[in-house]
Amino acid sequence: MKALEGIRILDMTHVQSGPTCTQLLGWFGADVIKVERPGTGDATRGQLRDIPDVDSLYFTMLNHNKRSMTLNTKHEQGQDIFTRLIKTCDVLVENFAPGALDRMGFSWDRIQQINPRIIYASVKGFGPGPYEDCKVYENIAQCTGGGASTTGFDDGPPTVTGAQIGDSGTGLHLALGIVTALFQREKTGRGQRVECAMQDGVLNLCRVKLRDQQRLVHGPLTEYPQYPAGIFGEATPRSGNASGGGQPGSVVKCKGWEGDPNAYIYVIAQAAAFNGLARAIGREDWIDDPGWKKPSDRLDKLDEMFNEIEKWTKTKSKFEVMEVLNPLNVPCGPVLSMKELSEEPSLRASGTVVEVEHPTRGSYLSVGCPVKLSDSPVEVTRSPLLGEHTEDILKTVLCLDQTTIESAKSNGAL
Ligand code: CAO
Repeated sequence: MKALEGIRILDMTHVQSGPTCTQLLGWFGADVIKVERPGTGDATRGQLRDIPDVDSLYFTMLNHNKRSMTLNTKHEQGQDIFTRLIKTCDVLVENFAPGALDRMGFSWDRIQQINPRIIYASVKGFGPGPYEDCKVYENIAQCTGGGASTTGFDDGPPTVTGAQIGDSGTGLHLALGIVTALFQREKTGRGQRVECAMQDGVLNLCRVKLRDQQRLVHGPLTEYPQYPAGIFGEATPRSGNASGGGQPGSVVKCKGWEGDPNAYIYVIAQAAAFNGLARAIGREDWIDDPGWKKPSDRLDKLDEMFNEIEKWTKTKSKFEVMEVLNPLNVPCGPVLSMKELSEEPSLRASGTVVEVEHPTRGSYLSVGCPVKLSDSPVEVTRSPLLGEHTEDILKTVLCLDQTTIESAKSNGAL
């Protein structure tokens, strides 16, 4: 049995934020019915294509474990079918532009009337406020949620990250909201509205930067690279690769860095492991030196400290550095490229990186479920072709007869 077996999701999501959420629910065992616009479907099917006329990796990697049906929800007969789907589903998830579902004629009030037990979950760019009507994509959310202003280097522009904290991050938040609402429904019998704004999701993930904003009022941020010179403005600055926690850390070069952009390792000079680190890099003299002994003694010398560490790491590959520092309990991690991650045997073995067969693209790599449940194993299945399950869903879920299905097809509702 899967954790969410018996839960049916009416998946009106597209692009990345919503599909991430419903894919997770599918991995946990929910029956996810992806409703797509006839003809084109989710726009990502055709975006960033690597093979002509084949669903893109953008789509296939975000829509595992779902069924697809086409439905024109603006068409009269399409609306009738949509109403029946609302009646039979436990959760409706959407991430259309603000107001799109209302414009189709399905407000929260109407949805509740149709099915009071349904959970109606949405992603929007912003919550209520001056920007609530705006359309938003990933990098906009990274900018408006505090990610960009705090990422990058002090002398460079605000920078967005490769991690899709706006889209996939908000999808994760939404999935938690949905299962929480399902849990509450067990007791109350009522559905509810679940809303996640991408700005809020990003800000939640930037929590420590709002922490630093408040610390700034009481003095300089001593772990930031700006500290020794003491130049801070009014807002949390960009801290480059400095550690966000209470322990100093930095990215340092390893052997081969001249030719390999990822020959780097992140090293944290944690207080508890400092003596071992000092010995490993040949700077035993730091251990008893009053200028280096205590963490507070080192705060104005972090640049010098990481330069010394780097002199040593440059003589070793990032994996050799791991081999020496890990037994010493020095927290460290190699900068891994996407190529290295895709080839890493332990990630294949754990199901975090999976190879999936697809009827038109052949086999491709995907990221499997990153959350492992001991009693609800995940089998990653391929994304559906556009409308692959339309008839099947209409017959088995809505019990429509063939004549009705044919008429819906011929008049453009499907
Ligand atoms: N049948 C009929 N019409 C459909 C349909 C269907 N099955 N599915 C979608 N449509 C219609 C919508 O109703 C909408 O019509 P109206 O403009 O008349 O209301 C239209 O298709 C376009 O939908 P959209 O405005 O959501 O799509 P877009 O490409 O213009 O905008 C996006 C995309 C992502 C910017 C916008 O949906 C958005 O801001 N979503 C919320 C935030 C979000 O999730 N962003 C993350 C995206 S991933 O980076």
